[in-house]
Amino acid sequence: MKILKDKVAKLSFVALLITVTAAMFYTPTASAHGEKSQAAFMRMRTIHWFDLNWSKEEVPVNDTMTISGKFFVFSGWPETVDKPEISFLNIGIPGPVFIRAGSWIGGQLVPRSVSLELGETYEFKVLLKARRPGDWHVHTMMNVKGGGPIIGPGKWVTVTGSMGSFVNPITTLTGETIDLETYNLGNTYFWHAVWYGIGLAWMAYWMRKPMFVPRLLAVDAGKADSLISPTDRKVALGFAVGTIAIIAMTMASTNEKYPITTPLQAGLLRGIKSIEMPVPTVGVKIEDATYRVPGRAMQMTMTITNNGDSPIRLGEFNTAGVRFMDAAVA
Ligand SMILES: [Cu+2]
Repeated sequence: MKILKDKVAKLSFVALLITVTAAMFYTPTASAHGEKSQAAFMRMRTIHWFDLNWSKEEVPVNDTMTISGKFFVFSGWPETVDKPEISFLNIGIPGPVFIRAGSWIGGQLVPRSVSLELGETYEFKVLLKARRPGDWHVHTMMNVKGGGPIIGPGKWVTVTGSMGSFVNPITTLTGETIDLETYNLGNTYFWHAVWYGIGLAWMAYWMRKPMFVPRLLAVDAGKADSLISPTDRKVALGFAVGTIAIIAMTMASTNEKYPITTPLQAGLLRGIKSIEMPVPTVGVKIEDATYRVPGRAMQMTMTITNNGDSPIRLGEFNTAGVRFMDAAVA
């Protein structure tokens, strides 16, 4: 009986190992579209993207492409989502596969957050520079404070070339041209290593002593004070003074090396120009709308009044970045 139990235990362990290994090696390609994960009310009642244009389908590393179009800030914005008073025009991509070289709303450069008005339509443009080769799904996106990222439609864009050739040169206020992609990277690695090393040394010092259970026993026995020796106090003081000294000295030398700096740029852009949409000649009044879950069918009754001087045909229902077309009209 004992042998059988051991065998079962052994086999279960092997099975577990195989499962874990299989799970580790099972990495399906992520091909889901972010907008589908968004709640229906977010997609239907927040930002409506339309007339979108991706200037290229294939772009070499270091080349640029633009995404332009319009978005309507829905008048029936949900009560549960904060109003888009602090919003940031963004791009939904899997990491920094592009860099954003510039973005504009209503012709104004918007490197920071903007205030948007409900019921208004805005024109936008985003200039992207290709960085990492691959097939990427590039979405429009609006980050709304208190509302989260609101993702718009996406399109596949292929970046060709090699990432090693990517450069991101900028000219500083002092007229020096630097490549932001590699600027001072050695310094970054150096300081990470220094602080990591100091942290490890601090841990190693205390880990030489009895830990956990012996310490607990000593504390319980009322001998907590005996755990920290005068040497420990000196070492701890040395760490504290040393850390402060390193920071003070390097701060002084950095200030000396870079005397000209600008304050961090932050703020909110208001008064963004919206576009005048043509006055609609067609009036639509929704009388009733029901959604039948089992058949995933939407039924609407509406009264449509044509105030224009030419006949119209109803051919499309557009919501949440999805177009439902009447095949007979489209
Ligand atoms: Cu996508």
